[in-house]
Amino acid sequence: MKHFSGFINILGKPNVGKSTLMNALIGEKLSIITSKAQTTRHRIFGILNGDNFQMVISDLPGIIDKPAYKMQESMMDFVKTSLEDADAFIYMVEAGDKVENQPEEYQLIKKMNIPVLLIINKIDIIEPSILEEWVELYAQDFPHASILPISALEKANVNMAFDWMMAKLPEGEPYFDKDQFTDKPERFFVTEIIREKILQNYTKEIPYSCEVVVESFKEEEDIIRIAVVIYVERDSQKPIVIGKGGSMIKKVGMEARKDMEIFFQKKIFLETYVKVLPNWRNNDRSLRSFGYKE
Ligand SMILES: Nc1nc2c(ncn2[C@@H]2O[C@H](COP(=O)(O)OP(=O)(O)OP(=O)(O)O)[C@@H](O)[C@H]2O)c(=O)[nH]1
Ligand SMILES: [Mg+2]
Repeated sequence: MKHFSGFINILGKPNVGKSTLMNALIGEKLSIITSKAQTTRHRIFGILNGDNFQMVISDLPGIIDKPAYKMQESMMDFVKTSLEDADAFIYMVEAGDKVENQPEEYQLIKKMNIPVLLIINKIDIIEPSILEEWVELYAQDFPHASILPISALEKANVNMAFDWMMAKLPEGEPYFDKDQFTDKPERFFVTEIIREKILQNYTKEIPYSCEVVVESFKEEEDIIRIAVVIYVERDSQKPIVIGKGGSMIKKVGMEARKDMEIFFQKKIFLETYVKVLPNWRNNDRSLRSFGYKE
């Protein structure tokens, strides 16, 4: 039996719905999703396995033109790497997102000799006549891409995206064990779930100034005991994250625990601490220890 395997990398600007598509394809909540831009900070593999195939889908940080601090530079390094190892690309735009507002990477993949599926997402919130116009605009601008309008949220046409991806897998051996569905360890998902709740519960710069680290993860027969530290960048941010009488951190912890119980299919005991690590987003050593750099 022939075996097919390959890397399919999902690129696009922040907030267009890349992680929503990844999760819809994998059928699990692997990547966190929020209405805020720059939710995803890492390259996350979602791996789909079949008897004769392994599809390694990369969810990536949304592309920004001008990184403002070192963490964003590292996020864009993940994007750069993904330009080098793709067997096929998905380039995602939202309906209404202009051709001329696409970043440099859009122009780069146009010139590469690698198949591209250009997805126009969020068709559930756009008029059919306007959608036709957008399909036409992108078809003219990117003639060798296949163009597919979808709603990742409502899973409309996601199966068509999957069929396209399957057809692009080259023949080859699997890259990962066949029972693996991601490259990231369990602890990574703990930090991501908490980050999602932070993004949802705080405003302005707070979510972007937070990093989550798992201090301990002890799995017992019927419970997992987890302790995490939320690092903020400045002293003034700590009381905001904690909230009056601990109210905010309690809410974040409760919401995160519920999601973790679904993810791990086990009871979770979660302890959360808040600490200050000045200016960590611009500090190479902190970024390395948080896994943003080699
Ligand atoms: N209406 C609608 N909303 C969508 C659709 N797909 C995603 N969204 C919403 O768009 C927002 C961003 O979705 P994400 O999947 O986090 O987007 P992303 O491209 O991964 O964003 P970054 O990680 O920040 O780059 C969320 O509020 C989603 O619920 C869709 O098909 N229709
Ligand atoms: Mg994302």
